[in-house]
Amino acid sequence: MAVNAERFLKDLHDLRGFGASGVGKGVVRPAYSEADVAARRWLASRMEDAGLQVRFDPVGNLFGLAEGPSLLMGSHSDSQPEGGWLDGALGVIAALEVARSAGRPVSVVSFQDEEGRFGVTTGSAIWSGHLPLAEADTLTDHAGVSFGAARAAMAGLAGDFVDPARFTGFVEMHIEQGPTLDTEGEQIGVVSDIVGIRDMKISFRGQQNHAGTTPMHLRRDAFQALSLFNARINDRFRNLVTSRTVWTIGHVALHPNASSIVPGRAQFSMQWRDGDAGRLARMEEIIRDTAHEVARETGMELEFGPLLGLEPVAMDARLKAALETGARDVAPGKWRTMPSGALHDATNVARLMPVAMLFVPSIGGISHDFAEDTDEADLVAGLRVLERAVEALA
Ligand code: HGY
Ligand code: MN
Ligand code: MN
Ligand code: MN
Repeated sequence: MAVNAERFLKDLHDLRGFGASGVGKGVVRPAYSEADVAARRWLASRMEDAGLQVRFDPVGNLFGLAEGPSLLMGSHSDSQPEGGWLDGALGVIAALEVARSAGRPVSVVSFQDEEGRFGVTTGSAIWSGHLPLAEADTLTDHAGVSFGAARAAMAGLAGDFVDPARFTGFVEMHIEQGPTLDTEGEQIGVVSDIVGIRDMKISFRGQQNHAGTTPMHLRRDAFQALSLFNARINDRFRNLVTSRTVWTIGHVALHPNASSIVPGRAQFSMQWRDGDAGRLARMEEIIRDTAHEVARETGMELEFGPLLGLEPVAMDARLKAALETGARDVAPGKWRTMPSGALHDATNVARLMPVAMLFVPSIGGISHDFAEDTDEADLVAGLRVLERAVEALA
């Protein structure tokens, strides 16, 4: 039986209906939100229709299980707070379509909180044994809600963790989320390796005060400390990094965040990524040393949250070769092997079994934005590569 492109595209659009932002094709479907839980229930029913056995685990990872040993395929269906319609969703729906039509057993998964409301790829990090559940339960989002409290929203659905030994390997299809394929006019990327990441919350605490009466030399302004910290790490990283190294302060909360108050507290996220674990460690040293130095100079109390992270990981040669066979057949001359700068559940699953990944282009290289999109022909080409790869592995 062959994959059904129309049914695949319809399911993909139907999933977008859960948490549709109303701006372009964007979605707002963070882990454990009402939209996320509703989407997972809908996905479970689609899995059941496909003849798969549905299982939610204690953290809301959703599996559609084929009987006996099977290849696992999928990704995640949660989104960023302002997310695109394809990030994660594409890999889950493509897996569902392959499971429905493949001539061999294929199981489907949608991991929970890949987008890191609480951690870094939280659901698959727990399932793979990287992040102990008790530790995960203490992690909080930027509003102070704990993972333990949030996952209680799905407690009624929860069963046991799925035994990974039933799967022979994991294949994840995803959008590239970068500009390479789109710029080069190519349709398919076969992933060689995924970068490593570190992520940490940091807070400077000074003295909240009146913005009119407090002389500049007496202020302990937390925003000024953050701004100095940012300038210094940018300067110090310069001698250390490669063109693939990235770092981001993506979340900042100033307290109390008012025009006429000297900010007493600045809480922010510091995230950095690179393909080399040694460089990630050097960057951590610079971050910690610089934060201490700035805190001393500006009279701040300094606090570091837990350091979360994933190591760089290479894809499995045999599964990767199967995807390359598919790419050669479906998109001759229009595919390449490439690294992934985005994180994926595959990084965690690689601790348990062989993994491989497939990319399709992102228009304009845009992702983690409502404008994220991919040409329909490319979505279908990716689906057909998956189908060919599963055939090649049989
Ligand atoms: O941030 C990432 O790389 C992934 O999309 N969660
Ligand atoms: Mn993703
Ligand atoms: Mn993402
Ligand atoms: Mn006043």
